This record gives sequence, C-alpha cells and structure tokens, in this order.
Amino acid sequence: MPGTVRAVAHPNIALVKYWGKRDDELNIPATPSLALTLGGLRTITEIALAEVDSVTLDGRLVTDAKLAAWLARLRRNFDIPPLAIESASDFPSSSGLASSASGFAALSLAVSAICGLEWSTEELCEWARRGSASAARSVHGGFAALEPQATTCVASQVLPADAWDLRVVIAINSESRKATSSTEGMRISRETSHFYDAWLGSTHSAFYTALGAVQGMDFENLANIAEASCRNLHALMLSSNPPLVYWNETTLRCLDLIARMREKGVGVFYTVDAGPHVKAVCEASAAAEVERGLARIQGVREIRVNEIGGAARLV
Ligand code: 2P0
Repeated sequence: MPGTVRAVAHPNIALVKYWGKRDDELNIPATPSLALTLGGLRTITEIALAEVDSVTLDGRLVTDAKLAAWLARLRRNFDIPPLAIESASDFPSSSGLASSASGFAALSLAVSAICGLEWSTEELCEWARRGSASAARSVHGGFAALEPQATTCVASQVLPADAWDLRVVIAINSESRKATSSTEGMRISRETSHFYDAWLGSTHSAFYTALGAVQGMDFENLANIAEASCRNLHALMLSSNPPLVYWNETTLRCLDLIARMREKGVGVFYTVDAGPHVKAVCEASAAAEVERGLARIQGVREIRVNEIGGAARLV
C-alpha cells in the first residue's frame, strides 16, 4: 500500500436535476439525472496512512458526519486502516456549487488507491454515490447520466469532455453557506410538497429528451429542457414546508439577463441548484459576451468560466 495518494475531481451541475431519494440508506435517487462537469473548479483530496482517523476540509480539522458515516459503512465491507484525509476545493463549499460531488468522487478514488481496493469505475461510482449521489457523475467527467435501477443506481458517460465545445459561466452571488443541506431539503420536499409526485412524473421524459439532445449536440432543445428542469426543481422547493428558498435577488437579475440574451439569439441558457449562484451554459463563441453581461449585474461577486471537465483521476 502506498503511504500517500492524491486525487482530483471536478464538481458537476445537473441539467436534468435530481431531488428526492428512493432509498435513503443506499442513497439511491428517485429519478434519473443528467449533468455536465465543471472543468474550472476542482477538489483535491490527499490521504495518508495514519495512527488515527482525521479529516481536514479546506484547511480546518473537522468532524464531518456524512464522511464519518461513509467511512463506517466502508469499514463494514473492507479492511480499512486509520486514514488522515485532507480535502480542499478552489471554490466555496456548501453553497450550491456541488463540492460534495467533487469531494466524494476524489475521496472514493483516493481511498481505493491507498487501500489497494482496485475498484472498477462501477465500484467507484457506487461508493461515491453512497457519499453523495451527484458524486457518481463526477467520477466520469464530460456529460454524465445517473439512472436509478432496482437495487442500485448506475452512472455512465454520455459524451466525453472534448466532444462539445461549451462553456459554463458561473455568477457567484453570495459567500453564505446554504441554510438547508440538499439531503435534508430532499427529505422535506418528499414529505411535504404536494408537487412531489408531479416532479417524479415529469423527470423521466425530461431525462430521455435531454439524453437525446446531448447525444445529438442539439443546444436549443437541451436549453429548453434544462431551464424547465431548473424551474420545476425550484417550484418544488418553494412548495415544500418549510419552503426551501435558495435564490436571492441577484439570482433573479442574472436569470432575467440570460433570458433576454437568449431572446436576442445568443446561445446561452441558465440553471440554478441548491444555492443562489447562476450557471450560464453557453456556446464557446458566446462565453465572453455572457461573462461581460453577468459581471455587470448588481450583486455578482465573482465570475468563473469553465470548460467541460474530465473524469476524477489520481495526480
Ligand atoms: C443535482 N442537486 O442533480 C441536484 C440539483 C442539487 C440540486 O444533487 O443527499 O449533494 O448527498 O445525495 O448529491 C445535490 O445533492 O445530495 C444535488 P445527497 P447531493 O445535482
């Protein structure tokens, strides 16, 4: 076994969203999702063999309940020695930028390497998903799908990173951490929203239409489905009790700008996750114009322009 390993993974954003679980214990989503990988953001996770377990996230020694539960489950299946885990992201955590996706993808790869588990891609996805469902998509990179099946949930690559020259311009609108975690928010929506069954019913056809649009690199069709999935997700969140309000006033200003650009024929569409930041997916030729427009919006603190990222890897 090596003494130290290091893995890097990128977060991903869903164009057809996942929100709600079929199985809480195995962390199996209730619906399929389709995402693209953000090449400009990364999480690096370094693991060393140690005398006792420790977890350092973004430079701070922490007790992370989700990570501890993941390690405990892993130890029921494999002989895992004490590990010193250090993980750092070059973007804000717990704010809707999918740090748990890149985090658990990098962690799974690093654990497999340092413990000599030699996990296949399928096993990496399985363990990454048990940490955070969206993390299975970050194992693959490019465009990735996550499809629940009877007793598992399979992640697969739909298009590699270099197949379609798109950009994702992210307008970072806040430095706050989200008030309600995604896991907790999903539980609240499932238990309280009258829209939850309608959400489940709408997601399958959106997923298969989006899959076709990505495979055919049909930007306009993908734009329509992705924006609708985003609005449906946030309608579901708002109809939950207590309501889940992840947007702020800057989110709305950004969405309005992107809608006006799209009306003028610019190849761009929006998506928003469990946080206020707006992700503008655009054709590479439109990225500079989209970036300039979003940078002028009141309340936008920082812009990050992303190419589509690759798979999780050891470095
Ligand atoms: C997604 N999100 O499909 C959706 C859209 C946020 C909004 O997956 O409970 O961190 O750890 O499986 O994967 C965020 O949820 O949640 C998420 P868990 P995860 O990207």
